[in-house]
Amino acid sequence: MTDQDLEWPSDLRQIRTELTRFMMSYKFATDEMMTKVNILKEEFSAIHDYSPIEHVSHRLKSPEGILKKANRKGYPLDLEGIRENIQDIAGIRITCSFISDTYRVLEMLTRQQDITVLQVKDYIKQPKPNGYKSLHLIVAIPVFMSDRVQPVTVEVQIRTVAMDFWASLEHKIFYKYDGAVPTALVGELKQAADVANRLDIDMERLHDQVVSLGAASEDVPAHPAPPAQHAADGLAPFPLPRSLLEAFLAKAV
Ligand code: 0O2
Repeated sequence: MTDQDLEWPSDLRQIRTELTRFMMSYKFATDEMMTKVNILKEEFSAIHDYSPIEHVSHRLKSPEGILKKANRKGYPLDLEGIRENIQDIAGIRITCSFISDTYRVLEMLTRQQDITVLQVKDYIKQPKPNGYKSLHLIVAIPVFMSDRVQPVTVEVQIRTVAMDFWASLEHKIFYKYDGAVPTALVGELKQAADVANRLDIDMERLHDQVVSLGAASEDVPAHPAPPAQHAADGLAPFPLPRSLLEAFLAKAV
C-alpha cells in the first residue's frame, strides 16, 4: 500500500479495487479474443495460400468513456448495470480483403464452442443510411480468474479494408463536426461509400478470376504467398528442411 492509498477513505479504495477488477476482466476478454483471431490468421498464413484476415486491432473503452456512455444512455451507474447494458467496453476490429472473407471469419468465430453469440448485426447486407458497412458481433467469452469464471462481452467488428478506410474517415469527420455533418459532405460520404463498395465487388471478382486461372494452370498462386516473416507475424516459421521431411516420410524419425 502506498502513502496515497493510506490517505484514501476505505470506500474509495474499495471502489478502485472493484473498478480495476472490472476493467481487467475486459482486458482479459480482449486478450482471449485477440489470441483466437491471431490463431486463425497465423494458421491461414502458414497452411493456406492466404489469410482472410488482413489486420486485427483492439481497444478498451476508458472508465471515463464508459461512465459517459452510461450517463448518456441512462443506464444504472453501478458495475452490474454497466456490465449488462454496455456491450462494447472491449472491442476487436478485424479487416479482411474481400466481402466473402468477412462472412468466413464471422462463421469461424461464431462456431467456436466457448464463444456465446449474443447479437449479430449485418450492416454489409443492410448498410446504415450514411453508407456505413460492417459486420457487428457481440459475443460473451468466459474469463477464468483466480476465484471465479466471469462471462465477458466483446464487440467484434468485421469489415473489408475498403469499408474500414471509409469508416475511419467518416468517424473523423463525424467528430470534427460534433455529429452535425453538413449535408453536402454527407452526400459525398455516401458517394464515397458506394465507390468503396464497387471496389470491393470488382476486387473480389478479379480475385475469383485469378483463382480460377490458377486452378486451370496449376501454377498461378490464388494469392501471393506471404513472405515467411509475415506468415507468423514476426516469428520465424518452424524450420522444416527437406531432409527432415524425407525422414518423416520414411518414418525414420
Ligand atoms: P467507437 O469510438 O468506435 O467505439 P451503441 O451506441 O454502441 O450502444 P449502436 O449504435 O446500435 O449502439 O451500435 P452499433 O450500430 O453496433 O455501432 C457501434 C459501433 O460501430 C460504433 O461505436 C462505431 O465504432 C461503429 N459504427 C456504427 N455506426 C457507424 C457509422 O455510421 N460510422 C462509423 N465510422 N462507425 C460506426 P461508437 O461507440 O459509436 O464509437
